Amino acid sequence: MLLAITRGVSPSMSRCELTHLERRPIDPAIAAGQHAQYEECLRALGCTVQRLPAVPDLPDCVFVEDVAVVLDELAVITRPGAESRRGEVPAVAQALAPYRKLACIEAPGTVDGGDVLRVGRTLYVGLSGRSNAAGIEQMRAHLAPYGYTVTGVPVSGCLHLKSAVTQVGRDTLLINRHWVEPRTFAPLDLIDIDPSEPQAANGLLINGAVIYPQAFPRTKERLEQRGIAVRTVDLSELAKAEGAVTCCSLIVRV
Ligand code: CIR
Repeated sequence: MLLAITRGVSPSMSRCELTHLERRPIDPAIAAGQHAQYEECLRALGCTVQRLPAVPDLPDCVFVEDVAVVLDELAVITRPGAESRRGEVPAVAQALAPYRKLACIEAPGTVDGGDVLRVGRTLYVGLSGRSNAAGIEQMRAHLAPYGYTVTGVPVSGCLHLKSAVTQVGRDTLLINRHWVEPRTFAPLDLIDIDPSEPQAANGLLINGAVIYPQAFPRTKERLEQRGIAVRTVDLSELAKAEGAVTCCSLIVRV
């Protein structure tokens, strides 16, 4: 069974962290409606959704992906790169504790879960504005005993590694090669985003289908041409906070 842990939209979302986008007003009610549709899509693909309550003083709390990395053997509780987001950690750690042994990233290390792409026993971890070398080293130390390889990957021009590349099939990645070096991922198959849709590399693979933003129809067509089943969701209000599809859930195999 797949459990999807999500968290509600904070009423203060307009005060979210922003790195690459201009600040625009965010309507928390619209964002919450889109988020509920996203949860519905997770359910349609076979997940049980457990939604944690939103917190008024944590504007980015809906983006649960960033505060943990969940593997079959354990979960790594991160130390997010943005200080304003560190208060998001305890409730997510508490929610994961019944399902996994927990390991924690400690100062001076920082890791955002959005920087962690797992493909089989390899974890690619973005060296981004949010995740640093000390954090990646700690990930390596926590995971090496379980046979995982942890590889640091420079990213530039985007927030997280998974803004630039995500898994869309067993051996297939969707990539924006302007933001990450494609040779890093050999011998996996790569699908390039449509050049007119630079933000389009983030999809969420669940039980053989990809949850995908409806904002990127050209890249969606490329996915479908490669035989990938795509379920679109409208996350336009959450996208104003630099969020996409992977960041709104933590998937736990239970
Ligand atoms: C932030 O900058 O931290 C949030 N406004 C957006 C986080 C999105 N997270 C993700 O893509 N994993």
